[in-house]
Amino acid sequence: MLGIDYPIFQGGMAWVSEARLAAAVSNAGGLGIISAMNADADYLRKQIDLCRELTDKPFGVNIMLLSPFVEEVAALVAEKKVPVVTTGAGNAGKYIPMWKEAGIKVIPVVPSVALAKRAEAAGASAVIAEGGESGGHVGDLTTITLVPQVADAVSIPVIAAGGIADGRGMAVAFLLGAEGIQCGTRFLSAEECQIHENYKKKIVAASDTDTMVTGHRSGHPVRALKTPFTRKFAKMEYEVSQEELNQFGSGALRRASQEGDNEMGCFMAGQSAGMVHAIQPAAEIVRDYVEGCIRVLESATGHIK
Ligand code: TUI
Repeated sequence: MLGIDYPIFQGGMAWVSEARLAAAVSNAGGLGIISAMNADADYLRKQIDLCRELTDKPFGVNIMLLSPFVEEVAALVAEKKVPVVTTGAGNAGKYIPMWKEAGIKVIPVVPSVALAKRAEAAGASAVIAEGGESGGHVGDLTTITLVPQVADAVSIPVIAAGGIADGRGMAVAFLLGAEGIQCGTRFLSAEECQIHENYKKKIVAASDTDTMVTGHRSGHPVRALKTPFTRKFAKMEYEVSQEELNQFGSGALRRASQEGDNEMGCFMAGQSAGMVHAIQPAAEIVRDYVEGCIRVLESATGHIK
């Protein structure tokens, strides 16, 4: 469907997924994805052009539907006819006809069966079922419960996301009914990923219990590494007004990814951070998923003989 060698998407992460990472993943045979994040169409136009300079393989753009520039970036991806658009944090329905008209494969991220069905009815080509193990804006369900329920509910392909950081997780995704995977946290440690080195070091050093979710009260729960910022945010969210909290949180992701601010940065990451052990080229990461997946699938029947 997408013209890629391996069904491995690199998640479109705000302040992380820019053209050089996306191109490296696409050149390695996966699907690199540029994040449109909260930026305007000028920023995204340059990113798409740069990605096209660096690869002739298919790539995607992720549109975060809460972005203040959503209308202009939605129009731009249609104008640029990017091969794939993924969406997050909202209902992509109103944009899908325009994108399909431009020949774009539209693949919304969904955290529930109801939203997966709605995406299919609106004309999506596939859905990414993302469990709450993931980093960033999270839903309630786990990947292991969400993926089979979405696979049963829709007839378009399902891509599994959330907690998949190596070939074992990839194999599980297939066994649960998915046809591909999307990974964010593991690609934070890619050499081509342009984030501050402190961010990469924190991911490589993280253990299983080093992430937490804040933002439940506002209705936008976000998973990130535990830092002085996230602990303070967690305390403040039940003590101050939403406005004061927004002010406190504003810029925290940029402070993490650009400045490497260990105190006041919001280092979004999934629970799989504890499974990321090295900074590697993106192509090595893609190869590790593929080889690990084949290895475990070949040995899996041993447990039930
Ligand atoms: O979108 C993500 N992950 C993200 S977005 C983001 S930026 C952000 N920062 C602070 C607050 C909110 C966003 C950081 N990480 N993942 C995909 C995802 N989409 N997870 C959950 C959803 C989702 C939620 C609601 C998809 C659709 C949806 O529909 C609600 C509706 O009302 O239609």
